[in-house]
Amino acid sequence: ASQSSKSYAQRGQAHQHPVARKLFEIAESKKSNLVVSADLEDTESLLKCADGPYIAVFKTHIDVVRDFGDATIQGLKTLAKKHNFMIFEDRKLVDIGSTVQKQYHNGALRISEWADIVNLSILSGDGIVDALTQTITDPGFPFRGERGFLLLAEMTSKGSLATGLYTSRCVDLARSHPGSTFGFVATRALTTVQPQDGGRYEDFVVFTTGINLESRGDKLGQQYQTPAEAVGRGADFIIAGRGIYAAGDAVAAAKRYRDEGWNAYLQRVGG
Ligand code: 6AU
Repeated sequence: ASQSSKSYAQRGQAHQHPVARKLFEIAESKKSNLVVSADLEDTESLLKCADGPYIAVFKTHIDVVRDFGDATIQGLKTLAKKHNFMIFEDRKLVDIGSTVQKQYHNGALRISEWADIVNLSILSGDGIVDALTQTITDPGFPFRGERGFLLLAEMTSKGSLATGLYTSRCVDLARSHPGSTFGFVATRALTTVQPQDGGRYEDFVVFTTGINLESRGDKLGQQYQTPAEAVGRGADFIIAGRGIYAAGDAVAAAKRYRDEGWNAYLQRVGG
């Protein structure tokens, strides 16, 4: 079966990664494949943006939050429980293995403590994925089984160098790290859902960013597509930022993106 024809429920049941299973469950139960990208710069605005019913995943850039601290972490965790969404820190870790381990676990931002999902760039080679896989599969890691990675396989900005060999290397590395890596940030499906031994499937979840219903881009090189365009190209989860949080009525905008993304998904799976 190709990625496009299976339902989230089917994919969730068959998935070997616990974070992907939970993600698909949330998507089905909330009828939402919407990731809100909250590039907001203070805790109050961030938490206000997360306090709504339409979000499957809440994506943060926690290093832009000027008053980041315990209240930010506790607030996000409480809202994630209240509304049943997952938290994705868009940290784009990129350094050598030893450094990213410190950036991800403990450190100033304590990402491992509160983010279910974090993304990595493989510019530095295989070591980053090996190192962080070691961190989250270590028997002493307190959130074992609750954390997963996305590889930043393509980018939406003009002139992106995340193409060709870089992108196909991401697919290789995801394949060799199924215990930690369950998908990609990419502009399209990079693989198809493949049956494997033991009734499992190889199934990489695609998060597509650069989603906007009103605009085709910004003045700094961002390029947009609509939810329907993205889902048609294989996006499983659509990431929208300014299209939602900068709208006059952010809750109404979230609902609109949720509805468009979900309808496009239903169309894709023939439901
Ligand atoms: O909808 P926007 O343009 O307001 O926000 C897009 C969000 C920003 C970017 O940091 C992020 O998506 N992003 C990413 C991610 C998610 O990794 C990759 C990419 O290629 N383009 C992109 O915009 O928070």
